[in-house]
Amino acid sequence: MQTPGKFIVIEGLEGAGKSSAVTILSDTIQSAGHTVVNTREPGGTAMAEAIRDVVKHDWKDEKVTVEAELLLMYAARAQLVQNVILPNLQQGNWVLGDRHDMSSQAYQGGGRQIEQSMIESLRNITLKNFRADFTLYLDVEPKEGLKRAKGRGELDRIELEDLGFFERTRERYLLLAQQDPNCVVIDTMQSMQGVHDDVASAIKQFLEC
Ligand code: T5A
Repeated sequence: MQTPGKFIVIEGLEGAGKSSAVTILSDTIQSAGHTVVNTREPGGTAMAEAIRDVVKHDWKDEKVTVEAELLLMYAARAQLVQNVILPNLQQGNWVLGDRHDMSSQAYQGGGRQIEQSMIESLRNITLKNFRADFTLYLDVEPKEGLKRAKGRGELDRIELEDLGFFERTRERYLLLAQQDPNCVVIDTMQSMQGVHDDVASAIKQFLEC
């Protein structure tokens, strides 16, 4: 889908360093003269933020089914894409997404092992042919990412999954990144300065295209 604005997405496991990368991307894109609108998923509208609370919450002895989790992610995404992302892109603004559809492919498809055909059906219903123009996947080893995430506060329901879940999620992320010509992989097992330089250089290259 062609729009005057561009949709840039940042992806990665918990603790990959998405928050500081978002600041660098935002500054660089604005310096190039574009208006930037930031979004996060799940979330970014009043209803989608409420879904975010539901999905991150622990429901004690009520098991959150993998199907319910998947449907909630797509419900939040439908709200965000139709109410915020597309209108902004159509106005010529650039939208910077902290997570988008690749998260569902990786976490629910890889981590939760939901069948690809089920996720693809939901993606087609929700997004039709809408895709990110450029994705930066910040790659981190799950053990290190979780250590960093623990350092910044209490872990939520998904973050409390076992290491195997995050290893499957990372494996799927790497596969998806390899298959997507509009995705760049950034190694975050290096210093923060090194990550920042790689992020800045990737977005500058995209801006020059
Ligand atoms: N989810 C989401 C799904 O399952 N399916 C979906 O479809 C979607 C959209 C969202 C959760 O929902 C799941 C995935 C998530 O579990 P979230 O809060 O939006 O949750 O995302 P998180 O990934 O949990 O956010 P984090 O804050 O943990 O990750 P960040 O933003 O990547 O990490 P950041 O930047 O806050 O860094 C964490 C700490 O690490 C340090 C930072 O200073 C910070 O303290 N750090 C480094 N330290 C050393 N070296 C580096 N290179 C470092 N980079 C960062």
